[in-house]
Amino acid sequence: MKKINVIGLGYIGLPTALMFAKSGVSVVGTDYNKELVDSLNRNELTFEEEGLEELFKDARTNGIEFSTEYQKTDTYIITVPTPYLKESKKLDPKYVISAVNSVLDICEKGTKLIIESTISPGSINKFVRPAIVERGFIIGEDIHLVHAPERIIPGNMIYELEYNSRTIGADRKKIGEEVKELYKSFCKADIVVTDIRSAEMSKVVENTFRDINIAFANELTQICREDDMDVYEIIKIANMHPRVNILQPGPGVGGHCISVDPWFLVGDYPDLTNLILNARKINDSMPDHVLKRIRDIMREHKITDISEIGLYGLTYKENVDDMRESPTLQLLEKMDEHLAFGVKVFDPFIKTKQVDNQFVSFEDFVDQVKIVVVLVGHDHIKENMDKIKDKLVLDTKNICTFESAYKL
Ligand code: SAJ
Repeated sequence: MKKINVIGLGYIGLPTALMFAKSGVSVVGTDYNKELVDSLNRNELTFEEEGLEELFKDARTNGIEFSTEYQKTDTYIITVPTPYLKESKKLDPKYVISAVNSVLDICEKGTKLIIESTISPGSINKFVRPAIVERGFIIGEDIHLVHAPERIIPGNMIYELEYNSRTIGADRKKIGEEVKELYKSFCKADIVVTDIRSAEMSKVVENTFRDINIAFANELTQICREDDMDVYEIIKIANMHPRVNILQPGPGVGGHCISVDPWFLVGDYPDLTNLILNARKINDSMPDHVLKRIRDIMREHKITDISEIGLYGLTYKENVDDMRESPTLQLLEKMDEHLAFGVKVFDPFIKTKQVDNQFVSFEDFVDQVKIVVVLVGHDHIKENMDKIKDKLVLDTKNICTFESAYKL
């Protein structure tokens, strides 16, 4: 039986490890966070995701193990975070490099080292190869390097693991094909084998495409607001054209991917990325636009007390518990800069205290504010429309069912 060691049991690594295990691959999941490993060994999941509990049970039945130790095997999949440096917008490869080094400490000749973490194009040549060569290993003999970027979307991960096509970048086609066979144990869609640089680039291009398209919707919103036109009506009509598919405007773009990956291209090709840079700027300007809309409503209703404003939603999108780079956090930062302290916050998915004036009870939250700003379209708020319909509501997600709601 094939045995693999998945390194980094976060949003991507855990579901991936579980899918392999469910499909009959012998898997050990490794993470340096002992608390996380202990939770998984007690059969406690570390985040919420549709279908994850069932998948976890199946994978446990098939013998998946969790450990803080790297395992001796011939295939490693690295799914550690790749943070970016806030100022320079450049990738910080420290976790990937540290995982690679830990693999090198124990691996045998001919090991396959598969990197799934999103990396900026060129990172394997720039950081990973030198780190391996420095340790005296020969790439292509001792170690076979592969980049197999993930493509799954939080909220629909389990389905997408099985049905999204994938890309495998390898130096040698034969190795790429072997890794493709491995992923075919659970992936039912096409798996393309290509070179490493194309795999790196296509991943970042996919997220940049989405960022640009969301920016178009957001720019339209700002144009329509200027002259009091209904952007949703316009998008709806335009989308009836067979070759038009405009996305939905919103309070900004969050998450660890779409708001981050385009910067890698801007950083590396500053003279060639006009469209990409401007799309980033438009999406990053949306929290400011929301702030202006809140100000408009406050003026209209002669509200001056910030603590009468309630922000609904802290996560970066609906029905997930992930707050990374979320538009609400961006908005709170902007408010902070403008000394607008005291705004109230609630999110049904965030149960521990993350920001000031965060409420755990939706009812208390609603009771204590005059304006509710809907920043995330969780099912929870859709099911509780009647509880906010008598408030002043700024609906940035176009989900409110009552006429009186203000739009973006
Ligand atoms: N958003 C809008 N309008 C839209 C769609 C999204 O404002 O019409 C916002 C969301 O509210 C959110 C942000 O964009 O703040 C990003 O959300 P998302 O659902 O578009 O994408 P992510 O970041 O959850 O996942 C993306 C996916 N990439 C693409 O769709 C090209 C996913 O497939 C990738 O695996 C993931 O990035 C990643 O890890 O790279």
